[in-house]
Amino acid sequence: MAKQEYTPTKQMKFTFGLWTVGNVGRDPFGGPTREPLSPAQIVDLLGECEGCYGVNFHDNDLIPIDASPKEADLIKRDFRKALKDNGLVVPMATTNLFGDPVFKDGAFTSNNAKIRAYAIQKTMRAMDLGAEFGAKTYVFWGGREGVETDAAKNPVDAIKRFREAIDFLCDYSIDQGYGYRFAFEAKPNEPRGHIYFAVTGSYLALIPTLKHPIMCGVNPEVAHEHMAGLNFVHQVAAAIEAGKLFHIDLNDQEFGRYDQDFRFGSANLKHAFFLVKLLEDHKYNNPRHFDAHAFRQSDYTDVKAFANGSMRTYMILADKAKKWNADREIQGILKEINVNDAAISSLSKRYSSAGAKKLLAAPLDRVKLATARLPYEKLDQLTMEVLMGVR
Ligand code: GLT
Ligand code: MN
Ligand code: MN
Repeated sequence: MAKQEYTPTKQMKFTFGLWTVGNVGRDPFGGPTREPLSPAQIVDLLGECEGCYGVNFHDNDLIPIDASPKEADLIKRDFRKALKDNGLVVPMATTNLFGDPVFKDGAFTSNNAKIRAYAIQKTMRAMDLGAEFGAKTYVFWGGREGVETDAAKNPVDAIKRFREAIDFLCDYSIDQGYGYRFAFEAKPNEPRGHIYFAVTGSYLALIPTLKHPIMCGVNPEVAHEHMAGLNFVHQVAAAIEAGKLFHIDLNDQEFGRYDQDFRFGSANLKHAFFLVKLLEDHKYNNPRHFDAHAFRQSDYTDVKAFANGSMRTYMILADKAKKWNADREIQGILKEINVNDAAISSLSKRYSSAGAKKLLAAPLDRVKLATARLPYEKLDQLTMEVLMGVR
């Protein structure tokens, strides 16, 4: 593939959050290292990154929580103009239900009915704002929906409260004709507290119990599952298989650390490769959102390198996935290890009493079956060689 073919295209639906490229380099031990940019300036920055498709926001990334209606109008006007000038769209919006002290003990799961109501009210307003800019995906990341001590809340009630809020907000979206699809984003802890919906699978289990399961799906994030020590690719596969992968947050994270939000592919390249291969093989067509931020040392020129690098890494890995799929030796091994037998499969595919009887009597020789070759060292090395660029 020629170098320029790694150039991202709009069809890839690569997006960034205002809070990602607009991140000012703060961490728990040190203040900002970059001057804040206005939402319109962030859009201009993304506009300079070829192939970028859109920008997402939390209500308060765009409009500060204490802005007057007049200030809000001005910000929106500038933001809308910047979107138009740069040809960017807003595919996703979300609510900040974590930053303000009112949410220190939870939002939808707070013990205080008034705070729960405020969280729903704030979300309705944020949904209005997202809809104003055309967002169709609405993300729920329950940053404070957990506890630092289990003495504080009843975890069963917390699930019920969360469901109640989501059912309400689904009806609100339907009532307003917004056409939102809700995407739930799991995370195991934030920052010290345990979050109730810890992994993507937690939400996949919740969704069928909701009032409007069809409009609800997930927004898995690489870093969040890696924080839990899990294989992200398997979580995403579960979401794809359930038809629930509405959105995805791409970034990177070392295992055993927390909240690094590194540039996609920069920490665990092999996992990133299998993730891209999974998404591309399954023709994933929803936004590919980079929920990461640049190093503390970066200036805004380097932030642009960060944004371009995120998209470029994805494009390169998509090319590697194509190479992997087209590699004759790799395909030969896949053929060898996938043993098909139509006759025996017809017995085990679907239950019938007669089929079960036949299967019980079938001559399946375990000692012989165990001798089949599984050359996975070879297969894995070939995979690594595709990745390392020598095949
Ligand atoms: C925050 C979090 C992210 C979520 C964002 C959406 S905010 O940065 O760590 O993973 O996607 O609320
Ligand atoms: Mn995150
Ligand atoms: Mn995220």
